Amino acid sequence: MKRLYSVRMRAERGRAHISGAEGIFEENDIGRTVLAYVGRALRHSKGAPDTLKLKVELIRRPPAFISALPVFTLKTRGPADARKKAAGLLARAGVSGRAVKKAFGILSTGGMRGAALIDSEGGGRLEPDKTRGVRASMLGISKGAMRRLTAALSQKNLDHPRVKDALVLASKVAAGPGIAAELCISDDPDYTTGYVAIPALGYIRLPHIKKRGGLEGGRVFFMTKAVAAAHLIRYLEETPVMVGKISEIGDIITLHGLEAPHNHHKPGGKKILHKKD
Ligand code: WAQ
Ligand code: MG
Repeated sequence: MKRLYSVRMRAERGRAHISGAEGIFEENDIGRTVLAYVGRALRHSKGAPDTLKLKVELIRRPPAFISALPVFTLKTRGPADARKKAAGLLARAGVSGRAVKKAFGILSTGGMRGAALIDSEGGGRLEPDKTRGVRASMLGISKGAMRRLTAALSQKNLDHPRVKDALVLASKVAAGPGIAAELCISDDPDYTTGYVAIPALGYIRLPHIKKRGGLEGGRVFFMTKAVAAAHLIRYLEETPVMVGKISEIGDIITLHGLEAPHNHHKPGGKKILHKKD
């Protein structure tokens, strides 16, 4: 097995977070990855960073391989409609109205580098550092799965690094112990599509969830209290996980199109596939 490295980039201006990116790569892909990350950070719509940090780190344990979530796009009429649909999806995942309200409050403030971790029932914050949040790290996609993902997304006009990065992140998060759902709104002023990811349903894109130019955004991971937060955080930050298989890349749908549950992640610890493609 080839040696694998985690490559991470973080760009800041003063103490403000501009952008971050990361993945797991083979040694001979590190150079071009670093170049792409640097280019992305320097041309960011949130403005030029004054500090750019790169970290390249050998992965010391073999990654677990998972399937990507299936991808769907909901038809939305604007921010209010998109948020209402997000709330409806989260309710289906067992997230309480209180927790949803808390999440939208956090996302409308913005400015975090990581994700808020919220108790899906009570709505309380569960992460130790509430300014930073928790980062999902040590994640990537195999070359074969990346090729198939690019081809499948291209057919739906969705082939963009942003979509791929978000899908890989959401797939690792969804496979985590205790995760009920994730809600994401980009903090980039010119990117207005967000998503809700639910382990048994998929990665559901929500266009127009924010107004163009808005500085709000962020991520919220909803978890059940049956699992210790520290256990989930260790998985999110430290366990190397790679997407080795892709799932359906679906069309634009209405909420009714989501009725049939997708047996993507089976409960009971059967989420991790052990076969590398
Ligand atoms: N772990 C935890 N939280 C993160 C991470 C991470 N690795 N990376 C970013 N975040 C949080 C952080 O608070 C950012 O401010 C926020 O998410 C938004 O990050 O299908 O572009 O990179 O069309 O701006 C999703 C829709 C786009 C893509 C998401 O997020 C699609 C996006 P951004
Ligand atoms: Mg951003």
